[in-house]
Amino acid sequence: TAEIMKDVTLGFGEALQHCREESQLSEEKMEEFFHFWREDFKFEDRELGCAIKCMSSHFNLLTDSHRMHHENTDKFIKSFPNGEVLSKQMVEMIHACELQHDATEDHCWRILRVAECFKLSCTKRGVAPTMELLMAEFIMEAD
Ligand code: BOM
Repeated sequence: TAEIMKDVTLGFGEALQHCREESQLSEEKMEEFFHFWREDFKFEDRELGCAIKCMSSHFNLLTDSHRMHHENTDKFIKSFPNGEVLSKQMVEMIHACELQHDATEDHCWRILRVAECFKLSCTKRGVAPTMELLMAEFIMEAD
């Protein structure tokens, strides 16, 4: 499952370049999206929430109210090898996190909190990808 999450992260992360400008996220704050899974990663910058919002809409994963679009997110995850193993669980985890932070009105801040909560849920359930796995593939892709 860590392998699946690695593929989904790298796929999702491809939208980062596209979103850097509109989210005002500087390269110094996040050079590559997979750093999201680092143990010491800080969820402090509103711009990161804006970047995740932009990246999600790039793949059509948000509704008009800037919540997760369940069907599209399920399809997106299933588009990766063995994605069907994790898609239901991921959609449920993200949705539970959304409910937990529903009172946060600012979309960028709420999405940042949802992302932080999602990462924690993944870690607790042992489905988070390791940095070794992410780095190895990222370097291979760059060649
Ligand atoms: O309420 C808005 C929902 C958007 C939150 C998305 C959280 C995901 C954080 C980023 C982690 C990415 C790894 C894979 C993404 C699959 C959707």
